[in-house]
Amino acid sequence: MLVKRKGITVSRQIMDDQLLHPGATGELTGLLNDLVVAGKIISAEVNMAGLADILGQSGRTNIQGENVQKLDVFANQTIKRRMEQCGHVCVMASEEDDDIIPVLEGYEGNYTIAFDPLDGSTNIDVNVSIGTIFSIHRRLSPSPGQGNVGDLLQKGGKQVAAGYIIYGSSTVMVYTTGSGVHGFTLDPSVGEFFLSHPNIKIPDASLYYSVNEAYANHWFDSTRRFIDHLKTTDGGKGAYSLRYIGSLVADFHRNLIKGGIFLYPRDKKSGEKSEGKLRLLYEAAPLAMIAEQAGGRAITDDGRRILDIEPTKLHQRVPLIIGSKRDVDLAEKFLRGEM
Ligand code: FDP
Repeated sequence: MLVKRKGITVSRQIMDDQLLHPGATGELTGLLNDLVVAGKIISAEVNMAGLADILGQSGRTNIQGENVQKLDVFANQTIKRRMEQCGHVCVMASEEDDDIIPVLEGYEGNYTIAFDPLDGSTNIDVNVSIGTIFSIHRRLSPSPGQGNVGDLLQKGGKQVAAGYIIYGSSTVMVYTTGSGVHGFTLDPSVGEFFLSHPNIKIPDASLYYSVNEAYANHWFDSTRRFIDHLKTTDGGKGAYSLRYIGSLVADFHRNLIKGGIFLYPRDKKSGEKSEGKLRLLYEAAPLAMIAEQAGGRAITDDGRRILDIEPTKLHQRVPLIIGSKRDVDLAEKFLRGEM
C-alpha cells in the first residue's frame, strides 16, 4: 500500500487506485478523471451563482458558450456531456431525468453512472453547501453497445466507485474505489484538486445527530425515543447536539469528518409502507459505500443494510440512517424495539 502524502493530485490518486487492480484497463481511471473535470466546471459556475442576477443573461456565457442557466440544470447537463463522450460509460441515470440516458454512439464503455447533479436543491440560491453525488457500476449487458436499465439497477454492494463533490466554503471531492476513502480540496488558483483528507475514518461515535426535527410530530415511536435518548444521554450532560443543513451531501460530509448520525426515516405522514424521501441510486447507495469504507454504517429504518438492497426502479426511495458505527448500532436497537 502506497503511503499517502497530503498534496498529491486527485489524478495521481486515481492512478494509484488503478495500480491496486493489476488487471485494470484504465477505463475507470478515465471515467473518474472526466468526472473531476465536470466537478471543476460546476464548481466554477456555483461560485458565480450570486453574480448571475447582477450580470443577468446579458452576454455572460458559460464554458460551452451558452447563457447562464439554473444551476441544477447546468450541473445535470455538464455531467451528461462529459460522461456521454468519455468513452467509458454505456448508460447513465440522473436524479433530474425520468429515464435512462444513452451515451453517444461509438463511445460506449464498460461502466454505468448514476448521479444526483446538485443535491440540496432548496439550498442552491442561498449560499449553503450543495453537491454532486455519483455511483459507478460495471455493466452487466454484453459489450460493446448501449447499456440498459438493468445495468443501472444493481445493488450498492456492487459499486466499483462512489463519491461526491461538495461545493461549500471550498470545493471538496470525496471518493472511494473500494480501498479506503480520500478527500481532495480544489485549489481554484490552479484548478487542481489536492489530497487534503487521506484515508478518512469516520469517528466511531459522536455528539451530533442530523434529522429534520420539524417532522417530530409525525415520527414513529421508535424514532422519537431514539432522538429523545440522544438529547438526554448522561442526564443531559453528554447530550448530542443537532446539526441539520438540509443538504444531504453537506450533512453527510460533516458527519464523516466529525462523526455523527443522519436520519431520514419513514414517518406516520409518509406511512409505514412508504420508502421515505431519499433516492437509493443517487443518494443512499453511494453515501453508504463511502460510510462503510470509512468504518461507518448505513441502514434503513428497519435494519436492512443499504448496500444489500436490490433496486427495482431508477428513482426508488429508501429510508436512510447513516453515519458513525456506534451511533447507527444504537439507532438500530431502538428501531428494533430492543431499547
Ligand atoms: P432537497 O429537497 O433540498 O433537494 O434529497 C434532497 C434533499 O434536499 C436532501 O439533500 C436533504 O437532506 C433533504 O432532501 C431535505 O429534505 P427535508 O426538507 O424534508 O428535510
